Amino acid sequence: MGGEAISGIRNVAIVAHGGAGKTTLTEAMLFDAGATPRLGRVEDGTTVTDFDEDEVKRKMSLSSALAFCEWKGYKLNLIDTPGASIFLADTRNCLRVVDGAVVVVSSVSGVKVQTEKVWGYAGSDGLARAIYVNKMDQEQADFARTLEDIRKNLCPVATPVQLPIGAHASFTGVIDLLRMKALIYQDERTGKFSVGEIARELRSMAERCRVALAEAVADSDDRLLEKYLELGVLSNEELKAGLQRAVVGGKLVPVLCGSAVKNIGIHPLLDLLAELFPSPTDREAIAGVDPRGGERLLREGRVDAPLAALVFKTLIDPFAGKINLVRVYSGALASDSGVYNSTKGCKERIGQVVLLRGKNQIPVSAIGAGDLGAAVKLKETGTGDTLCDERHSIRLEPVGLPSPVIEYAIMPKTRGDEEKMSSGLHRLRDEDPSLQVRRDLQTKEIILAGMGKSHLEIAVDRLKRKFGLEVQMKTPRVPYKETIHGRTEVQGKHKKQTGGHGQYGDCWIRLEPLPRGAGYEFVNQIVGGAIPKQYIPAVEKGIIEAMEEGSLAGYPVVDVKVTLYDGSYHSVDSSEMAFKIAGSLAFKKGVLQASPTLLEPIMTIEVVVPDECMGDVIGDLNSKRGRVMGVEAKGKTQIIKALVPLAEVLEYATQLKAVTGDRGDYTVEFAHYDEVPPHLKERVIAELKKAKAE
Ligand SMILES: Nc1nc2c(ncn2[C@@H]2O[C@H](COP(=O)(O)OP(=O)(O)O)[C@@H](O)[C@H]2O)c(=O)[nH]1
Ligand SMILES: [Mg+2]
Repeated sequence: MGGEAISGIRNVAIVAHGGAGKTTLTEAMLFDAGATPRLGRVEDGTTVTDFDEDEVKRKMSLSSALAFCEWKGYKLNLIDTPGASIFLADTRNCLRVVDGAVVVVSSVSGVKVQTEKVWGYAGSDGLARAIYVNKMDQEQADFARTLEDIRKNLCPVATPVQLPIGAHASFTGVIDLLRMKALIYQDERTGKFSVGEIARELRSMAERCRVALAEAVADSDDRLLEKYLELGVLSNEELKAGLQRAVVGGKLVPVLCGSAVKNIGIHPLLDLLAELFPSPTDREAIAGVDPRGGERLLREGRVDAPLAALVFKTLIDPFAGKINLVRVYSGALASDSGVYNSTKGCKERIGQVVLLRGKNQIPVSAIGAGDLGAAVKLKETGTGDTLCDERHSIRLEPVGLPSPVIEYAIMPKTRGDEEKMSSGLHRLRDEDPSLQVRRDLQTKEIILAGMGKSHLEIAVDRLKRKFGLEVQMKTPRVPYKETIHGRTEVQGKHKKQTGGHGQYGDCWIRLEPLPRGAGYEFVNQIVGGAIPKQYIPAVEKGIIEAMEEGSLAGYPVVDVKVTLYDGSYHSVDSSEMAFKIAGSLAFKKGVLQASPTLLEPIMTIEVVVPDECMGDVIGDLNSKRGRVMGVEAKGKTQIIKALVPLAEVLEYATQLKAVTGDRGDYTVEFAHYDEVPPHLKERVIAELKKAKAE
């Protein structure tokens, strides 16, 4: 392997919402093409692409996986992606490096919010798309209804190139509308079929659909349209060639159907990918920037050009180390070579490069332009990095990261494991950049942030399995802040008489509220040397220190103006330290006198739900002190925008799931700080004091 012409490569991502059958479909393709000796099942944990232990345990894809097969002289690189919204960043990265996508839609449950999302990504990346209507063997399967759903909510130019023969238990095959033949499957799961004439009762339906297909293809090309209008028909060859141009140009989206689990309708899908999907050379040259000057650069997809490759995923194996999955855009990534990581600005030594089939690594001498593969054991490189030739440096644009929607504080179960936890977390991050790790300055807790509660739970599971580390998750404290409503004047006096040298510092300050978001302002109004000049910065230092931990509940104090206007000193006993303490004392006392209050972060939340859940979701948001700002209809879904306090949506992922039966999706972002209502203030303070006492 590895020597194919670039025009024979097809890079395809399999995308859909979770449970549509992506992993099963990938498995069937690999099996039918002879790339795996047996047809595994998701339920048994025996598929090529759900190989990770956590995936086997949960019976769902948590991470994208790469595999390849050969089909009629083409090399198909298939990426099975995870469907859950918590792993969307991963799916997004994979779509960046392929040239086409197969969107799987269940003939039972139809188009879902996730389907629309991935559909949109594939479209904005300019990928060729095909739709595979899966699960035709299931009880409720309905091809016509699913097609209507697809046309209405996904793509008006979706056009069947196949029709199902039968449905449910009697689903036995497909009609190929290009060749106008029936493919009948006899044996379960072998993928073998016989080609015959279309049964009489399906004939007129098939003919109508063939005409619709011919019209759609003719519509996409002026020259073909002229011919079609003149003659009223297109030959099989014209139809196929026209269809290929339309698919590559994104003007038409072919719809296929079948049953992945029964291995029906897989050959025609493989044929379609090989014969109609674009090769890497059909795509535009990849654009990047010169990492030194910033000018835009283009790289042609040629093996004899300088190397440019993008790392789209990093896997961490506790034993084998890091595995970086790459798309080579130009040149070749060779085993035993030196390359330049233009993102990190460092050299990397490439040891062995491999092709991947799930967890199996197939060593090769090089990965050529247009191909997908992996490099093992790189030191510095991670997801999103560009590897290139140092003399022809280029940086390809990495994919943006989503902002996390949930945060948990985590701590090791065993004291003393903090160091181990921190290094484990950073390695997990290498694998999954949508995880974020930080230390909260106020609470001193380690915060793990991600795309949902289950996302973080999986991360915690991985820490245990990969690094033998048990950690505890707890909801982090909301990062409250304190401020004042009133104005006050207050004295801070620090006086100590001990034996010889004493300590003396004395200041008067005025506290006033500032508008929200203004922060802090310090004004020095000392006249006539009531406090000697050299001690004034010490007073301010004391105030700033005291601001970090407010008197009300220990949160940082913000939006205050402090004016230092009087004081006194002692010629022998005064010192910087004494004035710092005096400033701090004055501020702490003053805050309590100036009607202190608590501020909380308010978030902008956007919830996408099916029509019928809208009332419940809005009701739930209202009960969470939310303020609905607007509702917008999109297809069968509603997008609700609201402002809601962070304290109320820390576990929103779980709550939304309960309210919508897992049919909703949301994003949250910080908006501003606002005052905690008086009736809740006391409770927050009490809870905090309790936590501190513990
Ligand atoms: N009846 C039926 N079940 C299927 C079919 N394809 C997949 N499934 C089942 O649907 C579930 C989800 O499949 P999976 O491949 O993991 O979906 P993914 O989340 O899209 O990767 C599994 O239980 C599969 O066995 C199919 O064509 N027919
Ligand atoms: Mg899967």
